[in-house]
Amino acid sequence: MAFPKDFLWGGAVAGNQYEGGYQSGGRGLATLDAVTGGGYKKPRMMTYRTKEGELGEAPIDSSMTGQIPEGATGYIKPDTFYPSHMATDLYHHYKEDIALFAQMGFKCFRMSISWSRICPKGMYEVNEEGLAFYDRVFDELLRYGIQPVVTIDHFDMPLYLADHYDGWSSREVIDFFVFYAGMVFKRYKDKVRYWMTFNEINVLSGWCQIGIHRNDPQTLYQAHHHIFVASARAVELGHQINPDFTIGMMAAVIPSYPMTCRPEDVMESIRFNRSREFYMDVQVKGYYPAYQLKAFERTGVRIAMEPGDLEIIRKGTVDFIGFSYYMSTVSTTDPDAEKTEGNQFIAFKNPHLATSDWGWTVDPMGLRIAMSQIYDRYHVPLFVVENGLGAADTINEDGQIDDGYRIAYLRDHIKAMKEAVELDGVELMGYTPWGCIDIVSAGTGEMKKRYGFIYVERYDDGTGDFSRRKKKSFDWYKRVIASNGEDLG
Ligand code: BGP
Repeated sequence: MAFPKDFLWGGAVAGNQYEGGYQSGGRGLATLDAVTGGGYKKPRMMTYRTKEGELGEAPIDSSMTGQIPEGATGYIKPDTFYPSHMATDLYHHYKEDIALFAQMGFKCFRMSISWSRICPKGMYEVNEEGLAFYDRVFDELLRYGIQPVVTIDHFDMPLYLADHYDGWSSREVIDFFVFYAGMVFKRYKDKVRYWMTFNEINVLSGWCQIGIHRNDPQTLYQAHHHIFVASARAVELGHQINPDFTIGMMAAVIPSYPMTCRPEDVMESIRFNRSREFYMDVQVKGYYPAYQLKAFERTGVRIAMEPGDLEIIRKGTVDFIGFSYYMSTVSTTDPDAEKTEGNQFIAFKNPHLATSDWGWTVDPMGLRIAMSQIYDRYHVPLFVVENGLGAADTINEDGQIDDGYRIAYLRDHIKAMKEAVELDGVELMGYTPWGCIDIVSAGTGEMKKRYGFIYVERYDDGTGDFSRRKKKSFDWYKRVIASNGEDLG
């Protein structure tokens, strides 16, 4: 068998896309609660704030120039649909959903905790009802022998911290985060073993994700320095609270190939890949890599550090690399090369590969390539914590949802993972396909873009009764898990 006996098969979701109950149980607001569904080709994650405090859409590739609105409140407009408010309502459906995950044979379930449910303003005030909610969810998972895999911050910024501190651009936010992480580590120390600090740390930017109101390189990298320090401190603290914790980082992995063998394209692909690997270098190796320090010098970025920061980063390295993989891309210096959509960025089109209905390049072998490269570079266990196909599923007249395209996508990617393990010797902890139950799309805010094995009756116009039904892929994935990845159908 390619996969180890204790391989963590499961599924993955995030709070702001799945949980709902946005004002229930004392939860405070988060930035994404104020963001409506964008739609296809509308980069929701790039939503920003204007000087007047209005939400706007940043044109792709622009830098964001809004400022903190004075005493900004009243973000949420009446008669407007905000997908995160109810999302697909884990809040009221967790028992039903976990029973379905158990039927599929999940060994683990990746989810995130909402920061503002635990600390409503993101600061030191603690909401016991919020803590109790996750106790119930974790207890229910453990009842079925499903290990929670918890992301402490998945595109999550308490609105108060965005308004009053300009999010992660303020150093104070480090202490707030470490307090929050410490709270959840202590509370769930006997229930959760697997943790990740920040989701897709290597693409975090802007107001929605990190609460900053300007997205220029100086502000962005300073914010990231604070995030690195916060993550490293959290990793150290977690290990003190429970030495058995396995704490990882989480990156968006999008390997880039040179468009041609022109050295300029090869160098451009190295540049693109470094812009993503930089975050792994810091969190796994424990230092700022030379190429990035040179890039800071060239671009005039000066990171303000306090004495001890680099030592904290050196000591707080992670135990594993969790990563999302949806697509590869290509790099070129040719400005006229054809473009396509990508995961939070615009990609160049690879003429050899097909794209999904949302324009994302489908490249199973890219997963093996990425796994091999990452493992060779870092020598720590890997965990594929996101992978999947966003598609517009439809319910047939007989009530069935025939998502054969999803089965094909996942099968090809599991085969690629197997090759990475069997042929390349990569150490792989587990696999949690994204959006294992339908959730709101992060990138577009749509319900139409679905990833799940379980369909949820919730639609982009705000209708739907939230009822759940199995798609064809449900039984397929159940067989995959039961055979530990040998029966791919
Ligand atoms: C990743 C995020 C997820 C998720 C996924 C799919 O970037 O970590 O939150 O949503 O991409 O993206 P989308 O929902 O835009 O299809």
